[in-house]
Amino acid sequence: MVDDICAIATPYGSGAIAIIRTSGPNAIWLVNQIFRGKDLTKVKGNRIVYGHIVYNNEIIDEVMVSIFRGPKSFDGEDSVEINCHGGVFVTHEILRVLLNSGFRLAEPGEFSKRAFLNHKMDLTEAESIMDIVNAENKLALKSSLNALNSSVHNLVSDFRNDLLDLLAKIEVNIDYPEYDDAVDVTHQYLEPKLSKLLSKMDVVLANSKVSKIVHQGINTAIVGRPNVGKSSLLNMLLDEDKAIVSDIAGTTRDIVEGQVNLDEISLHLLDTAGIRRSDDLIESIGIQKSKETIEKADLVLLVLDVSSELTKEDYELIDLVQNKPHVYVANKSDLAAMWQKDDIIYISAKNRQGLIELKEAIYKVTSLDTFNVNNPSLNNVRQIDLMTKAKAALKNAYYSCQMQVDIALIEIDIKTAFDCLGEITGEAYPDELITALFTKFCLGK
Ligand SMILES: Nc1nc2c(ncn2[C@@H]2O[C@H](COP(=O)(O)OP(=O)(O)OP(=O)(O)O)[C@@H](O)[C@H]2O)c(=O)[nH]1
Ligand SMILES: [Mg+2]
Repeated sequence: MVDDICAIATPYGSGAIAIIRTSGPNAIWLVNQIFRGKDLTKVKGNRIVYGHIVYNNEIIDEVMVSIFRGPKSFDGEDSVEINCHGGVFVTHEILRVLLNSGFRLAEPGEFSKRAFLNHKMDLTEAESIMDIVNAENKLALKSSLNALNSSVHNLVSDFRNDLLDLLAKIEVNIDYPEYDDAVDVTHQYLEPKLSKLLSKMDVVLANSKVSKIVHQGINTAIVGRPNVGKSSLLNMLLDEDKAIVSDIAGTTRDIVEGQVNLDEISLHLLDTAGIRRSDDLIESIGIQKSKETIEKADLVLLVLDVSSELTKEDYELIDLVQNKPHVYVANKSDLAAMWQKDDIIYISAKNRQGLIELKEAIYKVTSLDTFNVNNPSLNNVRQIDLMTKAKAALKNAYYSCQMQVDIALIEIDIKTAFDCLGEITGEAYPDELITALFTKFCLGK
């Protein structure tokens, strides 16, 4: 049963206006009981009406209410949005009145969940609303808006339609072998079709890897042996003196974090303790943490000191970062260089030089230089995981084709791929996961 819900949709605090959202089959009738002005039950949808919220004959506030009639509303239900003065007290007074008048408080994300359940949007579109709210840069915002306008939905639906077409043809072959007009689904027929779908998925997954860092930012670990200038680099990137810098090796003991936007991309920076052999307990713990940080990072900036010879520790670190996207940063380039190396970015953190070159290198190593919001891509880990599963199932189907496995068995893998893709858009999704997903939304969304 759908009941009548309400929630404050604007952030806590004072502002010019606040919005209280309501939704449900009786929402308009219920608000009308506490509204002095026009009879809201007679107002058409998509109209705004001026009036007062009145409770026990007392005026609570002067308001504008927007009337939406389902299914032409955000969540598909009848809905009233009350625009009141943006004070904390007055907003909560109106909420209290609503709760006393037959509404219950909405759960986090419940409006969006209703929109999903009423087929106003699919899961990828619902997720994009969250992404728009959380966008930290222009590219993330643009790509989230594309997803809200069904870019991910259409991409996934195209794959599903192709798979559905194959499934239908196989079914006809199995169920009506005597039907001459049907396409004969042989291994030769399936193999090129599966191969084409697999290549298309590869392209989408490669684009999605980049899209994911556009949305979530790049977790960037700054590592190196002690005293090479890691904290100085952090300060240079942040343009503030956040981490302590000194000529004492082992200055940074714990991880220092910072956040910066490089053009259109967010970097979550982690300045780590210098890595060397140490008998100092506290320093050793810091060093262990540095190694763990490398493991978790999307990108490693390995800082080397160009003014002194490379040491054994430097070479060990060079080895350690090989299987991670990394940039070698040669710091202290204001001093005489003691060595040279290919693919290295020269900076002077002290003089704040080399930022443009470093930025270019970061874009290149993370493939951000190839990113285009219009490339077909998915936007988050959930979507990427499901397409990866779909791809694995299709790959099985493809190999089975090559080995001339019975088509009825191949059909099972194709069906698995079809279902995984359905989970991306929410067309095949268990109830409890839907609830868990929408709970991530803010109240009133
Ligand atoms: N000449 C010169 N000195 C620098 C540069 N960057 C850093 N330094 C100096 O190098 C020393 C170490 O700098 P930090 O930034 O503290 O080095 P770190 O790598 O964070 O050191 P630990 O935290 O001890 O591992 C300080 O005395 C800095 O002033 C640079 O670009 N040029
Ligand atoms: Mg440091």
